[in-house]
Amino acid sequence: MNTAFITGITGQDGAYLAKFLLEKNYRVIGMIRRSASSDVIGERLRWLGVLDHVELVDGNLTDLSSLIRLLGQYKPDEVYNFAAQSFVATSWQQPLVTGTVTGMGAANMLEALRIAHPVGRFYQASSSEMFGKIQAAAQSETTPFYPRSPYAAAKLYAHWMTVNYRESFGLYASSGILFNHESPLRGIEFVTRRITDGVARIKLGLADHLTLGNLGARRDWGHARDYVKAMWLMLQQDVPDDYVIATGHDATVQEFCNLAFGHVGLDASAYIRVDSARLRPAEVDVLRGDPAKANNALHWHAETPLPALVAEMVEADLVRHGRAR
Ligand code: NDP
Ligand code: GDR
Repeated sequence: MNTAFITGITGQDGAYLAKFLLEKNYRVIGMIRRSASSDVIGERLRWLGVLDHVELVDGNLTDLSSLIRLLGQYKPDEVYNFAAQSFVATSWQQPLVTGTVTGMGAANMLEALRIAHPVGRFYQASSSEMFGKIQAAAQSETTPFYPRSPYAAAKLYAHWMTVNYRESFGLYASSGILFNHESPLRGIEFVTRRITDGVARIKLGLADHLTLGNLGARRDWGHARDYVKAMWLMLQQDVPDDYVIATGHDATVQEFCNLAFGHVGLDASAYIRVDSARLRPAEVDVLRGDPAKANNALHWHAETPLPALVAEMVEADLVRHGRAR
């Protein structure tokens, strides 16, 4: 039985990957940071029906000793580093925390692996945000980076540390440069979930409008369930490498809204308000990935079209709010 160690298991990707690996008969160890809300921290794992099948252990990405101890104790075959301050907007409010967790935290993981368990295979959750002010219409593994937020700068540091530890110490370390991926388990602060939650509340009479920021931003949105499969595939290759994971298609926030409101028979234009306070100090206007390398080398393809993703998210939020009423 293979053992996987996941940091950030309580987040969206952690939950989907845990389910995916359990179905492959892995032993799944998930690292969680101490929380006063421990009764709700496993909510996503519970939603997917896997909470009772994972082993949750205490640690923190900023505490190197906890990482060394855990990796030495469990000696996992595969390590997935998802833990991060992952919300771009917050990274301007808390740039140092973001740098410490999202950037230096990854370096801590690499150091812990090098010290305690250098044969473990390592996956780093890199991000399309690293492309920022894009230098090519469709971004691939060879497109130059241009980060536009403290979050993206921290991810870029983590990304290059992953490459560096591979090249310097021979660690099996791969980096997945993932474009936006969403699901019913997406955090409520991200735009897609904000929209589907808002649509559900409006449909059920719990709200009468939805406030957003930049409706013109374009993103390449896929489904988290599809993307965790690509992460696992990366760690099954003979040699470690970096891969862009994306659908290859982009849409605007406005288009996402149209799909979500349209799904429940409402006209988006009647309900959306724009608040300039929600605009970012520096925006990433458009991201669209070129997943050709992953398509060819991993035989991986995004499987969920945007309308199906939106419909699944709206339906889940209708259930949540229906239940709450
Ligand atoms: P989430 O924000 O849903 O999850 C982040 C996880 O990190 C949570 O489990 C959180 O724990 C944990 N965490 C935060 N700080 C610490 C810490 N100091 N020590 C230990 N754990 C910590 O992110 P996603 O699941 O959406 O994304 C997973 C990773 O992939 C992130 O690194 C993200 O930046 C990256 N990424 C995501 C993309 C996406 O579109 N979703 C695209 C590209 C990259 P807690 O529950 O306690 O807050
Ligand atoms: P992003 O996701 O910054 O791409 O990072 P987010 O959903 O927050 O923003 C996407 C785009 O939507 C615009 N937008 C709004 N965003 C939010 N959150 N709230 C709003 O009200 C709103 N209105 C418009 C934003 O300006 C932006 O252009 C996500 C995270 O998961 C990162 O961790 C990950 O690395 C990247 O995706 C790839």
